[in-house]
Amino acid sequence: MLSDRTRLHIALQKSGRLSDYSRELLRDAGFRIQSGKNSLTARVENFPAELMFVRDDDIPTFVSDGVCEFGIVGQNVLEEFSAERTDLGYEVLAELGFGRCTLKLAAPESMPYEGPASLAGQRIATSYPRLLARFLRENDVDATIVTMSGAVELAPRLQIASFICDLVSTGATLEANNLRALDTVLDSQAVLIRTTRPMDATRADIAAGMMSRIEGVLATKESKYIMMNAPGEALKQITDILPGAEAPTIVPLHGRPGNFAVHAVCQESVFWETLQKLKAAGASAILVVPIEKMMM
Ligand code: PRT
Ligand code: ZN
Repeated sequence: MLSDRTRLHIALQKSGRLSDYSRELLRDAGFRIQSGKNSLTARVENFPAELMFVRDDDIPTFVSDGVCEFGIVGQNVLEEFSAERTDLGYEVLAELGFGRCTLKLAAPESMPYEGPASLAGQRIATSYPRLLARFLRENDVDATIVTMSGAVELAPRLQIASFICDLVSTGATLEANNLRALDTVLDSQAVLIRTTRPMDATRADIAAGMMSRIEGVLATKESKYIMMNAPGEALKQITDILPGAEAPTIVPLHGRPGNFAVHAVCQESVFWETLQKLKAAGASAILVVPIEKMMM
């Protein structure tokens, strides 16, 4: 029995846009999560890990301080946290493909804008003051940053600022407030991060096990298992056509001398075009199936 001290701690957003996807990713990786949505922590039943449900803004701190070994957070929050730090205390292990959004400058339709230089001397409201400051610095523009913790899209109407810098996904919020999107400050999605604080050997082992399961889930999002029959002389050409497949398995077909079954995991999407090429090369009975789990 492992003691509590050898459990991994994984920081997830408690409730918000990333919560469901984060849990789903862990579930797909085979972790059985105990307890309901309202607790602050939950044990993983079948793996030595404990989930900590926190506000997304706290996740970078938890991971970089080593309170949690892992965390799932948006790049926007992560980069705002690290924008003026030298010792980050975390590393990004994987982009997760959900929680996509863009940190954008925006302004009322009537506001003239011809690129970042138009921001000179203006007031810009944002919840991301460090990322905005970095953008202004990179563009060599002086402007006043007004930090707001929410409802940034109201700033122009309230005459708090003439520009805003806020997250956009569908653009509906900007449209509803008669604002038009201008330049992009940051493209963002959720990422998996790991602390760079040292872990003891037992925990490091558990962490490696967890990573290989998660990498497996991420890999299967795109991967397919492909099977076909082919004559020996077509094998070279067929293996060259298979997209992103390393070392396919080739086995002789019983009762059909000179013919083989070819099985391979393709790391890239398999399109009809690929199947047609395989057929033209001599393959028959081609089957493409989704992969549910994979461990590298
Ligand atoms: O309580 P807690 O602090 O944990 O949550 P939160 O309210 O700070 O964050 P939450 O749940 O809103 O978002 C969590 C993360 O989801 C963000 O940090 C981003 O990484 C990501 N994300 C993806 C978004 C959006 N899309 C998004 N559209 N976060 C916020 N928005 C907001 C945006 O601020 C604006 O108000 O949605 C509005 C714009 O959306 P559209 O679709 O109208 O363009
Ligand atoms: Zn937040």
